[in-house]
Amino acid sequence: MKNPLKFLLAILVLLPVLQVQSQNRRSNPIVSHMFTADATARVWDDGRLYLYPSTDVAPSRGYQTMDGYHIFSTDDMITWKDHGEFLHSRDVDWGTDKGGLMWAPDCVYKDGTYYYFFPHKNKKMVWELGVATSKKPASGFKLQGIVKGGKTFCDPNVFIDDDGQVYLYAVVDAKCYAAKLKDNMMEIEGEMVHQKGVDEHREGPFVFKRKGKYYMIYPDHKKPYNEMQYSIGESPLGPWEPKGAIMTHNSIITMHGSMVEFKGQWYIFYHTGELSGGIETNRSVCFDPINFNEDGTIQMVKKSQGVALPTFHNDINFNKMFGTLPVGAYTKSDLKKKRISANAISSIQVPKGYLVECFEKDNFKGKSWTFKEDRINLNEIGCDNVITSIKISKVTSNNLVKNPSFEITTQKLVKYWNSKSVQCTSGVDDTGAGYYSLQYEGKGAPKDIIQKVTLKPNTNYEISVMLKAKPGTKGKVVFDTTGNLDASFKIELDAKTNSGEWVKFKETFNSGALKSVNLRCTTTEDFYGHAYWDNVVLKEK
Ligand code: FUB
Repeated sequence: MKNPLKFLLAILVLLPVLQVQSQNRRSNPIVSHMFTADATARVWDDGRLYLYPSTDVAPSRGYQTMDGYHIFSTDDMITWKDHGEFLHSRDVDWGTDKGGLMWAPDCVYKDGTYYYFFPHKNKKMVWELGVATSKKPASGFKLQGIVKGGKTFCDPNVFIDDDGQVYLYAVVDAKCYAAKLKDNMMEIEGEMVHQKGVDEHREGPFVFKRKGKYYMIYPDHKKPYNEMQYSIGESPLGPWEPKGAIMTHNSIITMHGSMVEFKGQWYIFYHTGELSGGIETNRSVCFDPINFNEDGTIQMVKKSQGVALPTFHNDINFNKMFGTLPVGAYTKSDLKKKRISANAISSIQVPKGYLVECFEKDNFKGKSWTFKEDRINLNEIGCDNVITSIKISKVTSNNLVKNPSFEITTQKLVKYWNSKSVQCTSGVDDTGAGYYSLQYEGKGAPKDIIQKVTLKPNTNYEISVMLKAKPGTKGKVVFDTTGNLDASFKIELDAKTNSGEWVKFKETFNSGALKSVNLRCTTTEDFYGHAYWDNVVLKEK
């Protein structure tokens, strides 16, 4: 090397840039092929970061059906590997015969063994802490029994101090208790003691140490949605001094998380309900960087969603992410240079503001598919592993409709449709674009779901929606506005004339003096059956 000093300087100058780039490229939520919650993140000696979350079953059937633990890992915070399901309630012989109830786990490493702790109810429906061990971080776990000597508890968190002493934290009646764990990792030493100074605690304690200080993060009792609080302790068993919130609430009540340092950057892991459109028990684990102040206090987390550029994956589940591309046109050989192989793309993530056009043949020929902001599983639409060339452009006119309940959700409608004779539909209808269509099953019109959208005066707009009625349904599926727009604006699908197929409707209007419009999904009063809405798009024309 001619000038090693110059080289070193260049690296030093580039380092912060590279770090920022990797943070900007994070893809929240981390996992989108299944729902995950309550993740503990750990960094082990192999240099990888491992995620130990719980699994929310979909379609959502509540917290009691949570089951089937997976482990995920990464070495770059971009490419995540799903190590698959390794433990299910049916494997736990001391567990309730009803199954499910596999809640927030934790995993620690001690003297050559990985200890996986999981809360589960026993045959008497009392919480216990199960333990499984392995010599490997993400497979080969064997059940060892339960932790003895504690109260009925859940949400275990295990912290090992620098002197090797192990501490167990757990939740009893929405309060945090802790004790030393004996060397065998299966027995509590003494009594579980209430942790003073974390009184706003609700669940999910997570303890870590940084620069000699002990920290505990925990979701609080704030209604209707919890915020993430933290306390700093003098010792692993407190007393703790509350330091306030580090994360504002998410789209659902819970936000159980963890914190870990990885490659010189601290990160917080937490869950949100964004992907499911706010379903309490269809959660998804996300992460964001954490910054500390000089005095050790933690700065408020800036939550992020999505990726910065369109991202292409060669496996569904976003396990093996293998490329992001900026605006441009890419032939087969261009893609190859970017290490994206033709006929090897099985899912795409398109961030806000981009359009991705995919072609079956080289040089933008053959069948094509256009995707806008979404995570697209190509397998579901029958074009996985056939894409050979790609064009990426910027979206020139944005969909003004932002509420995900209009666009992509909802499978269980309790949250939004809680009036009259509404029942929950448990089936998922994914025949519209996006993950789920909005569904209503019932008699008469449901409670209004309204989204207010701001308009520019004297501007032409185009509005479109896809509607569907299940065969046998009576009445009309309606998409209209309330209040201020001309009363004649009403899109209706007569169930009688619909055979269960999606029908796309499109209208144009001029906003005149209007500054906003209330969009509404509803039905006629004589409705009886199943109605579906999807892909509501309102844009300037
Ligand atoms: O995931 C089930 C329960 O919800 C967890 O144990 C709590 O922390 C909350 O996230």
